[in-house]
Amino acid sequence: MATSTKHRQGQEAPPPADLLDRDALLELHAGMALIRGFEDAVQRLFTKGEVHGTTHLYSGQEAGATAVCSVLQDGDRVAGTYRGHGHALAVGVDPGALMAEMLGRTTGVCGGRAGSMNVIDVEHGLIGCFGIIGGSIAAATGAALALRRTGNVAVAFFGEGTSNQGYFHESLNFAKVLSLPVVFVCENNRYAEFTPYEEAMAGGLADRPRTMEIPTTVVDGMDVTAVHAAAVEAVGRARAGEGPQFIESMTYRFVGHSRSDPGKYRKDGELDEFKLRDPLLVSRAILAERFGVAASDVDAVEERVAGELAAAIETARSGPWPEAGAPASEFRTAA
Ligand SMILES: Cc1ncc(C[n+]2csc(CCOP(=O)(O)OP(=O)(O)O)c2C)c(N)n1
Repeated sequence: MATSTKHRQGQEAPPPADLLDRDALLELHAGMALIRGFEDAVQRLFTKGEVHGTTHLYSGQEAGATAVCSVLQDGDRVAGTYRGHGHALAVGVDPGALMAEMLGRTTGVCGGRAGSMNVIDVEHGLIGCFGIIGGSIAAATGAALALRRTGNVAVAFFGEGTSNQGYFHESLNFAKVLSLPVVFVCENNRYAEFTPYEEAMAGGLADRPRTMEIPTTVVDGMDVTAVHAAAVEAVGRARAGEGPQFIESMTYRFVGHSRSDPGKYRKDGELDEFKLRDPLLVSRAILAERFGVAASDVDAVEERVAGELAAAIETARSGPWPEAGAPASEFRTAA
């Protein structure tokens, strides 16, 4: 893998294999397949003019949200980003309601008013997906303030470019000083829009939380088992009252920053090399090597997920449009 020195230095040892059994890993694989299928469908429908505004897809980064959210419990809170379809699906937002949201229908999870970037579903612990970078960090830190001594945790997802933003430094400091139960998950996909992060960042990213004495793990974000192991540790410590935790998940987005970005800033061959480490291929390989799962069994899981998603999308496409001027009374923002 032709990664930069800075990126390579981030990788740490693979996790112990025994944290996940065969069925649990198949479940994570299904979760990632759902996100990939959803993002492919959003791309297709955007091209056909059915999804309005813009979209920021999560393809390539599926292991992050899937693994982290798999260790969460009822009452935990999650804040995602404008690249948030994966965060939403991973906390359990209904795929049909999420797609209806993309399509602006009243059956959408926010009544068709939030669109791609700003989904909220408090029922599933999703306190927001934020278009303002760093918004997720501040929101999760605030949620963690309310969750002190409850045994629940808040999780913030954000990109590496966001660690240059004021919210990042202020919120991490605040969370550490008050020992808040929050897990900061930085999804380092190497680019902040079109800028390689090494060119815009002073020092190492993981050094920033470490300087504040926040326990920090750097993990291979293309390997769902590695992210899962890191999440078990970090969420467990935050839940046990040990204060904020930080995970830097080294990942890669397979698509442009948003719909209008052809990704010309990538080095020749870089995308193809990362696609060899597609999280779905990595988990397939682990399923075969560790648990002897036949490729046909993994195919069957992917086909089941694709079939359920296709049905959900067709239902979403036939949902009603909001009436002009109607109040947004269907928003699920109540706690
Ligand atoms: C406060 C603020 N400043 C600038 C922007 C414009 N903006 C949108 S995405 C982005 C880059 C974020 O990169 P990163 O945090 O690495 O996340 P990624 O998009 O790679 O997931 C910027 C600067 C914004 N949305 N909010």
